[in-house]
Amino acid sequence: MLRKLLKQHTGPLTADLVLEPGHFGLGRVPKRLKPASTATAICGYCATGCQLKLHLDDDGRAINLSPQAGYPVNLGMACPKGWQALDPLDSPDRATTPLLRNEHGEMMPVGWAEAMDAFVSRFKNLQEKLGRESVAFLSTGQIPFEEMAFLGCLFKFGMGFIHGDANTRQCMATAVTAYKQAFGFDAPPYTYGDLEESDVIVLVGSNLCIAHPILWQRVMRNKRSPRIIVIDPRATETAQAATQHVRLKPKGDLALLYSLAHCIVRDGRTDAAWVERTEGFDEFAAFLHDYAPERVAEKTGLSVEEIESLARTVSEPGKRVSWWWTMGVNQSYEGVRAAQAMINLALITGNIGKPGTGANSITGQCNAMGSRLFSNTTSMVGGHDFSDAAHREKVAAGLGIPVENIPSDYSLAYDQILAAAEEGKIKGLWIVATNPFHSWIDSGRLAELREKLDFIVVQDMYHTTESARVADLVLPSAGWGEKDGCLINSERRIGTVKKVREAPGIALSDFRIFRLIAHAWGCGDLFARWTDPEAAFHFLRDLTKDRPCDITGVEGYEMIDRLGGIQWPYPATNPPSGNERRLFEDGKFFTSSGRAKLLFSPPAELPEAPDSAYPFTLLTGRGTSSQWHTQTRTGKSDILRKLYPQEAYVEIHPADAARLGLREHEMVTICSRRGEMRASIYIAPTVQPGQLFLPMHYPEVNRLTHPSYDPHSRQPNYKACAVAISKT
Ligand SMILES: Nc1nc2c(c(=O)[nH]1)N[C@H]1C(S)=C(S)[C@@H](COP(=O)(O)OP(=O)(O)OC[C@H]3O[C@@H](n4cnc5c(=O)[nH]c(N)nc54)[C@H](O)[C@@H]3O)O[C@H]1N2
Ligand SMILES: Nc1nc2c(c(=O)[nH]1)N[C@H]1C(S)=C(S)[C@@H](COP(=O)(O)OP(=O)(O)OC[C@H]3O[C@@H](n4cnc5c(=O)[nH]c(N)nc54)[C@H](O)[C@@H]3O)O[C@H]1N2
Ligand code: SF4
Ligand SMILES: [Mo]
Repeated sequence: MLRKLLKQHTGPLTADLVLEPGHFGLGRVPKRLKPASTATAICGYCATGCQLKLHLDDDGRAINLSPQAGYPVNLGMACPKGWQALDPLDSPDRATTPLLRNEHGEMMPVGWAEAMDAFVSRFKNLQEKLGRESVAFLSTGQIPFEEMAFLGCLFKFGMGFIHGDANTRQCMATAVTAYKQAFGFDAPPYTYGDLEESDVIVLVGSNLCIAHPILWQRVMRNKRSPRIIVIDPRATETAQAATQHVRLKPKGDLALLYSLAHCIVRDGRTDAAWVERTEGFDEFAAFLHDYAPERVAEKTGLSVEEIESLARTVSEPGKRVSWWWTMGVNQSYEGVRAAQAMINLALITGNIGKPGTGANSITGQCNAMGSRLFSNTTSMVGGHDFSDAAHREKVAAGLGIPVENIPSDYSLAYDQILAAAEEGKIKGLWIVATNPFHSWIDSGRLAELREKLDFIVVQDMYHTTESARVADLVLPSAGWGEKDGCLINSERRIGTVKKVREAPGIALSDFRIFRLIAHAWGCGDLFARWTDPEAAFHFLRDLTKDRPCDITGVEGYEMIDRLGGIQWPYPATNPPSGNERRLFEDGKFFTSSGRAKLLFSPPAELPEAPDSAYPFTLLTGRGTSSQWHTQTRTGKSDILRKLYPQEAYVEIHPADAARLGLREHEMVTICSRRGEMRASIYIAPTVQPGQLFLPMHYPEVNRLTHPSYDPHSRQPNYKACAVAISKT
């Protein structure tokens, strides 16, 4: 049935494309343009961190690219986005000059001097009137970490504001919090080689084939005939390619994971040596008492036998089991505990610190991991804590900044910044390399909030994004390929990006924009050492000394390229050998006791369960491997545009479609308590009855989503809200 349906409709569910050199001739260098030389850069889309080889003309300008053959991450492969990475740079809607809104409400091109005057006078005015909490920044996981660090340090230590958060809150906050609480540091333990070394690979809420296609290729290289288990309410491309699909109810994860632990503890299948390396095992075992499979069958939608058998598979003695999760877990009102439930399972079965094991969060954006260490948002730059006086002293000394400039207060989280704006406490917003008017949960609320803000600055490559269109000032930035710096991928590997194109018009790299602002604000002296990205790399590197992310042994960009990227830690004393490393091989964690913490709490109800008025649960996520988030970049490539549906579509189960009399491709309206949108019908048993799926790439989708958050991480619950569907 499924196959038949898939055959009829090859639109959204086309098998994922992974292109190797020569494939389809895409990206081949035409003979007459034989390039003079090459450069390398890590791809600027997803956190897999593939290395691309850029083919340059005599002027050093990239004219084409191909995936880098010897790089330890992608081994000569790239997905369509990587192959077409140069396309978005040539788009006619690039922001080429600053744009300032005039008194008639029109955006007018201005020079940098006028733009800086407006920026400084408007934000200083707010600071004088309303204090250091009156302006906030919202930034990104998609620019080099030297730039992220510059923004975070400039805004907090130079300009004197407190609140700034990154779009990684939408994405990684859950994993960050789960690791910090359990391991004592935000430390994903794995290396990609573990995908090839596992006997049992459990993917929880992770659609690898679409979202991390090259990691799926790494899974396919595993020679141990692994069992691949996908835990996801949807029959995704990955679930269909796996050995087993565990089709649980949305947000049934926590109950299921506790039930697995229940069976494992009940049957004595724990690893005593690793249990010794944890704290809280007795309390955990007592807590698990209530999670017998028959007690969670209803919540998970799974049978007792399915749960029992899964528990045996993930605790098989002598087998290497690895747990991998992405947004199906992170984007939940109880994501932190669900992530920790996997960490607990890995710990008590001894599946950590060894090849082919781990409780492994796969990150999203190319530099989500750089943001986690250097953006100065939830952690202080270099893997430090704002609340720790010794850390403040160390960072101040390392940056040559008075320690009084460093706040001990933490920033408000993203949703709290927006709430403060609604209350009129925050009046200015500076949005850098993110597009929240499309991507933030319940985005209609932002449109209302726009009226309450005095001044919005958007710093972006394009002047046409949903966020740039409502800005008062647009600062035109260079994009990937037009600047230097470092990205850190999911397995903690640092790699470099290079300038191989000139930014259009008078657009500048984000780094240079921050330099201009430092100067215009009057704190240029404090940032005199931030001359260029590599200079910043050197002192940021030195700040990591003695932290778990110590990279003091990394000489500079040339060494990173020479070694095929470098995973942290890489300390100056006893730098590790080899270029594939995992953490916790010695069984020691970063907590004060050196033991990992087992953390748990009972599952909660869905914040917005379906009811008679809104009878469907809406799932959202990635649509195809050729679409990236809000489509500001992938939407500009002629080739990528041919690889995905142009119109929004909604997946519905055949039984629901028949019951409602809905036909394939018919236009429908989907509405929630917050807003509505139109989409065309796509009938497939990929979703279960009572569920709908919408790809996040269409701007209206977040008009529907429900603003609920994980209490520990404040990550939005993007993947479950109640909606209704009707013919348009
Ligand atoms: N092509 C492409 N690749 C990308 C991106 C992109 O935009 N396009 N974005 C990048 C980024 S930033 C990120 S964060 C990653 C995201 O990568 P993924 O997290 O793999 O992608 P999503 O489709 O958002 O969500 C994964 C799955 O979660 C499932 N899910 C929903 N609710 C639940 C639940 O309650 N439990 C479980 N177990 N699963 C659930 C959904 O059905 C979906 O299949 O992708 C990265 N890669
Ligand atoms: N419903 C729903 N919503 C979601 C999700 C979901 O699964 N469901 N997923 C969430 C997740 S995981 C994520 S990560 C977010 C992504 O949400 P966003 O970060 O808002 O999405 P992007 O489209 O990647 O936006 C990046 C912006 O930066 C600009 N840009 C690119 N490079 C540069 C640069 O070098 N400098 C500057 N200044 N600008 C640049 C781009 O043009 C673009 O406007 O969406 C979230 N929203
Ligand atoms: S898998 Fe990710 S890093 Fe690799 S080419 Fe595709 S988008 Fe780029
Ligand atoms: Mo993300």
